[in-house]
Amino acid sequence: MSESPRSGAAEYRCGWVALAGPPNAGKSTLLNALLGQKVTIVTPKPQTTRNQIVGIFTDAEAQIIFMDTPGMAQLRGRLSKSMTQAVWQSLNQADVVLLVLDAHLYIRHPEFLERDLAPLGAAIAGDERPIIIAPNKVDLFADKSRMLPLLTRAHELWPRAEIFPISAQSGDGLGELRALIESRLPVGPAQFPEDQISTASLRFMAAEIIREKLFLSLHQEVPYGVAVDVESWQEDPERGLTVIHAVIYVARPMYKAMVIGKGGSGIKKIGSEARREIRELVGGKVHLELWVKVRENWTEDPAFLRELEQSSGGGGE
Ligand SMILES: Nc1nc2c(ncn2[C@@H]2O[C@H](COP(=O)(O)OP(=O)(O)OP(=O)(O)O)[C@@H](O)[C@H]2O)c(=O)[nH]1
Ligand SMILES: [Mg+2]
Repeated sequence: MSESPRSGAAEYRCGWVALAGPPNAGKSTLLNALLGQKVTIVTPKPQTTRNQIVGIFTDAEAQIIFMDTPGMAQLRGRLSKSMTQAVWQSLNQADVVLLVLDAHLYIRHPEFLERDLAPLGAAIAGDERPIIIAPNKVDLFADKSRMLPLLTRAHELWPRAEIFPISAQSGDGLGELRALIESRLPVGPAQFPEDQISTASLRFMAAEIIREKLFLSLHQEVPYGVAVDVESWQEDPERGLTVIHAVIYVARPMYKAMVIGKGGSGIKKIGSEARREIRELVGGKVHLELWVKVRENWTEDPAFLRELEQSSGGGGE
């Protein structure tokens, strides 16, 4: 259209977009890249995101309210169940479904294609809403025809879907993808103030940053037995200082030593990496105290999982 961006107030668009897909596909990386700001944590490990995390993009034409979601995988246990619920809730709430898939994975492992796409196929089969499929990580291979099995299967499962290959990491295709998403949103006014970037509290974001550093430094199953809760947050405007006390909960006594590391070196490193990033988040000096507590089998404790969920600011209205 030839209208200037601000002239078409009646055409302003606003809607909710669920970013869904298998673990490790790059959903969170994509959200941060689309917003140009970090609202959700990213690690090379699957099952990094545990909650619905809302990230809001606003420009002169539209407001896109993205919901980052945990990766969809068939795993057992209550934590996985609560993660799956976050996906369903986001899918139910969405005006547009944006499926993110790791295009490089299915080139290396074609056998995973059915495992990953079948549950997604069931989740949004017969859906009338716009569906956009973003095969991601195209920076990792030069010959784009290698995506053909993925594109063919995706087309079979969702014949109406628009397929748009991208690289969330290099930024390839993201401007066009954002324009496509905007064009598929319902017409309506913005639902959030234009400077609001997320619904998550600073407390939750700080806890997530700490969890990200834990995920990056821990190995094997240990990160999956770790949760972070910010217990106190005090601002001292005179000294420009924020004092944060956070607890790292571990599901097994043996994990505690692994988090703390030799002579406290592990926890020290996590603390200083997290502090640096939280400092940017709050825009001032930060004093961060970390404690490690054993809370056996917290991943199976519904009350504790609910507490963590509530602190995320996610979970819908
Ligand atoms: N090369 C490459 N790597 C990417 C791209 N997008 C994401 N990654 C990497 O893929 C890994 C997983 O990224 P995340 O954004 O955490 O993936 P996710 O889908 O949110 O994962 P879960 O939260 O576990 O479901 C990280 O190591 C990212 O750096 C991409 O476009 N290219
Ligand atoms: Mg994620």
